[in-house]
Amino acid sequence: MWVGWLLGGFLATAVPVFAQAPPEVFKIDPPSWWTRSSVNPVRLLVRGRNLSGARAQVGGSGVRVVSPPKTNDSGTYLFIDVAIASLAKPGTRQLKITTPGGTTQTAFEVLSPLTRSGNFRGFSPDDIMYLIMIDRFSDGDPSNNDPPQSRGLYDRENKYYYHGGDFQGVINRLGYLKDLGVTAIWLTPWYDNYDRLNEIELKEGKPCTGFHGYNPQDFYSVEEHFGTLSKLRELVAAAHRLGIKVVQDEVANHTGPYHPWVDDPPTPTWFNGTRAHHLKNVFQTWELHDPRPVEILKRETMEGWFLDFLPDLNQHDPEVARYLIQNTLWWIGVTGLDGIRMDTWQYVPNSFWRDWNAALKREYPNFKVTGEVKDGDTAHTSFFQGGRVRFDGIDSGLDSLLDFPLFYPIRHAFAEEKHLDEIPKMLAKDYLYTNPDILVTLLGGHDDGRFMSEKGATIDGLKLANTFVLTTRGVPQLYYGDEIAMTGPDEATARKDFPGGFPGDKRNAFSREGRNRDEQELFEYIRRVTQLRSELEPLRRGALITLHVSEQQYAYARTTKSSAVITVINNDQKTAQVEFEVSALGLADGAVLIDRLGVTKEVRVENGKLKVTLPERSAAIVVRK
Ligand SMILES: [Ca+2]
Ligand SMILES: [Ca+2]
Ligand SMILES: [Ca+2]
Repeated sequence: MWVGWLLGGFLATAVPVFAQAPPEVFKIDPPSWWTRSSVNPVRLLVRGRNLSGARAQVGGSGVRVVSPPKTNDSGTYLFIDVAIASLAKPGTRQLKITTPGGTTQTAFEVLSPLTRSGNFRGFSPDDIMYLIMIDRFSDGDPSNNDPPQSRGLYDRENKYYYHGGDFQGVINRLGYLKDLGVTAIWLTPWYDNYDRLNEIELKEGKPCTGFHGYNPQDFYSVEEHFGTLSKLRELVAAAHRLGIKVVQDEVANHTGPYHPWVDDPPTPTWFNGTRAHHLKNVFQTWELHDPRPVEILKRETMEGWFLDFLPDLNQHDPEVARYLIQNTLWWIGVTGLDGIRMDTWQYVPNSFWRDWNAALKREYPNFKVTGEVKDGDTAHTSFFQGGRVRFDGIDSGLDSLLDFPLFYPIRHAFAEEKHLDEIPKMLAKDYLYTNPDILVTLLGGHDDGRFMSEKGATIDGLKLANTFVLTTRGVPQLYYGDEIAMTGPDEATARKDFPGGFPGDKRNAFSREGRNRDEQELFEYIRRVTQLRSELEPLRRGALITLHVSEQQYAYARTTKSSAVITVINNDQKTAQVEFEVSALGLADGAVLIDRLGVTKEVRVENGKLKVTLPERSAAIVVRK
């Protein structure tokens, strides 16, 4: 005690006191918030310089600073809690920061909450989702292709550079998507990614760019190659007018390698480790649900840096957790979007997800989230679905997962012509999920090679895969360009530009005239099935009932109280006659059924059975006449 006092006294008298330089503010996160929010006060993270000893004050009425700001040791960050009165008038306020060195001001905006009608709706099996890689879909505004903020990252000849796709391009194609039967678009991350070449992650030996969106440098801005926040809001509003929901792709596990936090974190524990000293992710994900986990192995997977260079955020730091929760609410609150696809779900602690999901549902009760757990094992993926307390005592609250366990059998059966019965065998594991009906089913995505580039893939096989995804349980998700049989054997080539979306393209596959015969036939086929899904309620909401399974034939029903729809698939290279019991579906002898896909003739129930004849590699969707 005495020594401490002496030392403290010594330092206080011996260290000369320099005049503090004037405070400077570079950034305020969030830059705005709305009245009547479930989060109030809202915590602002202010980044700047010479902020030690700061006091804060808000000019104007309706907003006040509720407690003295917290500063980090180097005086580069302030945490400020501001309360917004429910009747506060929308508009800009000045946040005044005063230190012994002087005063500076920064703007903070009060918003009115967006109307709930038509916004924040969540997704459901009533929807057909369509995944768009923003940079590769459609360039609606060439003026943002080589923006001043980040010159030199645009080159359509380089598959790792920006190609010009943007929000305006998506807006321009909403009519096309509506025509295809899409009711929700999932857009790859639109956060502002680094403005320079990535020289840490080399692709084919050369630097690359963050065109894919998964390497944010700012969680509160949109990527300048894609447009502006107001253009994004325009996109959401335009989509909503057409009855199309918007799903944001978010990342909460890591930042990009050039985020300013990496060399100057707001708190000492902001990241798991530092650029110089951190664990490397070993992806031993089974440790995460192992009842006998080795803690260090678990840590390597939960806290290790992806690819050794993506800084891993520490959600156990309450400031990080608060920041990420507010960030998610902010994007929803300022745009009106409807759902989230969360990247790298399993590498973030469940305790954080519980709090994050609870905050989300508090503000937006109908909202839905699907998590990316990229694993083909149902025992593994189902562990991460909410609705059940796990051995760690936590229910994460997660609604939905991308259905990767079903993705692989779909590829095997319909692209590679392996056994079709792999699919019902996988579906039989649905008991492991708390709710299989809300899983997002897919036959293609942006992290895998395209369906049509699998060995043995044909248009017929792709039609069958689409038929299955659009008639089985879950929320079907299409991947842009799969509807015109685009190819690409690996991740990079599966992200090719949609033909016709870009200035100077030789043909426009967004229009009928620009599609060749195969493409048009496939497009029309998928549209017919999406129309059936929309028209026939059981295909969206009905219980899934297996009727018949053999090596290459599969029949199943979707049933509601009042009706049933039967899908029959023949994945064989020759005609097949499929016979199965239907009396349990309430179909009496003599009932006549027709195939809405027009492949097979009328069929009649006899002796409680239905007999359907299907040509090679074809499907029927059978309903009561
Ligand atoms: Ca553009
Ligand atoms: Ca950028
Ligand atoms: Ca992590």
